[in-house]
Order: sequence, then C-alpha cells, then structure tokens
Amino acid sequence: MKAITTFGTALGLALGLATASWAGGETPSNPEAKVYFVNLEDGATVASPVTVVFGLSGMGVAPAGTEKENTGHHHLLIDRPPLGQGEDGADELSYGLPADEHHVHFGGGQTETQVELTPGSHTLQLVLGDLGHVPHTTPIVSDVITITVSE
Ligand SMILES: [Cu+2]
Repeated sequence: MKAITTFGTALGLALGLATASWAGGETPSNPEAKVYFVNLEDGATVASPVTVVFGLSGMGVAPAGTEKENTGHHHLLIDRPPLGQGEDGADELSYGLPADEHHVHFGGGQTETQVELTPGSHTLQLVLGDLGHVPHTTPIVSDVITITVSE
C-alpha cells in the first residue's frame, strides 16, 4: 500500500513539472485541441512531392493576423527537433516561429500543402500558431512523424 502511495505522489510531481514548462505565448488555446496529420502516418513511405493534409480539432483555422478566440494557423516543421527541444529549448515556445526551410507557415489559413523532399528519411511536425505566429498556451502541436521519401 505504501508503495502505491509513493508512486502516486511521484507521478503527481512529474505531471506538475511537465505542465509548468509546457507554456507558449500569450494567446490561450483550448487545451483539449489537437493538430494532426490526416493522410500521413509515422513510418510511411511516400513519393515527392509529398501531399500533407493538416487536421485540427477543438479549435478553428484562421489566417494570420486574425484576432479571434480559439483560432490559429498551421505551421509545418521539417527536419528539426520537436518544438521546445530546438537550440533555444522551451523558450522557442513563447516566440514567433521563424520562416525558413524548416518552418513553413500557412498564414492564409491553408489546410494542406505539397512539399518537395529529397529521397530518404524526414521528420514532420505540425504546430498551431496564433495571429502573430506564436504557439498558444497550451501549445497545440502534433506528434513528430518520420517518413521515408522513395527514390
Ligand atoms: Cu505563421
């Protein structure tokens, strides 16, 4: 019985710490919201250009710059560490996402794209950003998936 109690306490502490460090920018999200890949699964082998369809539940898509509660726009992260584990660590969760080959913005409110990827293994992650491209608090991010692009 004692062992169970101790385990419960440790779990509570671990969850508390995880929640405290998992904060983004100033825009609140629906913490139940989910962003996900509609047409790609982890481990999939695909041909380039790769069609990527973005799914979002619990919040709505709105173009960048739109001030509307519980909305955001999609960002596709390509071949970089999971958001919050890049060079700036958790700090990157509270700043606007960069725009470069590893961070593609869909500020028009698009929900799908085609990306040219070289043959081989690539990682993809979806991140919802607010009107100013900053992740929400709680950040709405997908799992990181690894796909293989065929020759
Ligand atoms: Cu953006």
